[in-house]
Amino acid sequence: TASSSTRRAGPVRQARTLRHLVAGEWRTGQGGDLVDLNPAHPGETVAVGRMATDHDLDQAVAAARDAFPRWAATPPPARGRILDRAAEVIDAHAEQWGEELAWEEGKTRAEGIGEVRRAAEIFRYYAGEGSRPVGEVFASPRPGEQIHVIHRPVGVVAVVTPFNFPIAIPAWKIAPALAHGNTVVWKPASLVPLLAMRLAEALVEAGLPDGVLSLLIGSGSLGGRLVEHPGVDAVTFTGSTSVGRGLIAACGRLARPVQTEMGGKNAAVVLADADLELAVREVLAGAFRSTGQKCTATSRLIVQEPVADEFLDRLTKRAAALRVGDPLDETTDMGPVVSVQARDDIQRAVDAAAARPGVDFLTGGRHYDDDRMTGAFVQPTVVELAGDDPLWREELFGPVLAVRRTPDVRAALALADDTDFGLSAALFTDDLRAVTAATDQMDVGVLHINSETAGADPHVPFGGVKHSAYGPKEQGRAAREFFTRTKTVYLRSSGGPTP
Ligand code: UN1
Repeated sequence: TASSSTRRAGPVRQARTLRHLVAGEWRTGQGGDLVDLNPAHPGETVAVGRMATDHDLDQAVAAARDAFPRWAATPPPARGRILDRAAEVIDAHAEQWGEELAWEEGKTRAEGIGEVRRAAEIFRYYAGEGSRPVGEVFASPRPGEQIHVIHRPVGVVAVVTPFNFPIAIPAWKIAPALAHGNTVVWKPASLVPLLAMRLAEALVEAGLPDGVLSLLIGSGSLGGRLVEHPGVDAVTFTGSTSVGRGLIAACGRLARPVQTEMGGKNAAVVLADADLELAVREVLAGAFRSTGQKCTATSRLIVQEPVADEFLDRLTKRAAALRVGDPLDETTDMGPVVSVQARDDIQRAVDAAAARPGVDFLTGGRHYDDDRMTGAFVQPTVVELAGDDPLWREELFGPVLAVRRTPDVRAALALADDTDFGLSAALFTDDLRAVTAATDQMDVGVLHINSETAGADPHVPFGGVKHSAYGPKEQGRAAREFFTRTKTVYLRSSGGPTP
């Protein structure tokens, strides 16, 4: 059975004080109280403060508007040097901030440190953007003319980010926004304000001019007001599909460019010829790392009939053996979900499923009855379904893997695509026909052959299709599409003699 406990690892920490960054000034909020709790020990406060007000929002947007012309005119390599310094500051704090991340969000210390290092890597990639090509030249049908397509910044970008990657997701929106010459007003999830402060601190320390980035900590309604603020030119969001669709509608009314990264119900497909050991390892990682709280997490598993019993037996044993406990304890494999409310939401869906026919829990699915019961812990859960079920359809955003069996490859791929979402998928096989069918047909933005559904490299396009995303893709060169506008310049000399 899942072992380990929530015994306190290390000294009890001092709660931090939350501050906003507006126009280059750190200020305490004047809005409602905000208490940031440790999900492993919800009696313990990680940080306290007050939310930002509409006045802070107006000032942040005004500062971003003021700062925009100078930042846009700053040569891209000079902008890149600031991003590079930010990467250094982030890297230098990887241990400390990674631990704070684990403390605040619930992923393990190792996952937290890994995420902070990843944020540094993202900043380093976009630092280099300053010395990459900035446009294209087309041939003209007319003599003596060139046609240049140049990329110009969009203006003030509203950045709204989720709790599950408190520093990496903000990094892969804020770094390209800044690299391409935009200014930013950022509203992170109110569940993870501490790591948001850390990222803003890194950018201030790196020498980012005042007003180029503002940080406002507050509730979802503040995020909504930011998105619709008249001084904002574009909106980038990662979070739930329901909130994302609301933002898309609001931006549509305003004719405002919007990019959203939303939910997933990502399938791993294990075919009969697969390397089962490899597939078990990757499916476990995809389903349970970061406690399943990734939009790219593996939440559905499709196993081809001949290997189903053996595969599920191995997978279930390994899932049940995961040590679930305090994320700051070095021996912990999986921490809590982000909050007691998130735990209750997941548990409610699991409990409701348990009452339905054709739902068979292979492991997990129960409430903890030991000292983990007061924390936001959810058991690593593998649940086999005889047919369709809400557990097959709805994103739970936790460590719950729904399983179905299929007879053949075609049925397996069809079942993987039978979802409203389309972020990522994984296929485990060495059969080239199956691989080709998947690359040609599967309706996803990211496809992994013989690796887990999660993961994203900073220089490679990332994003989904269907209800998983809207607008241009993120990361790498792809980010330029959203964070710049092209201007087509017809360039001809007046035709006089060469001086
Ligand atoms: C990853 O798979 O490592 O919210 C990154 C999310 C995604 C990022 C996934 N936007 O989980």
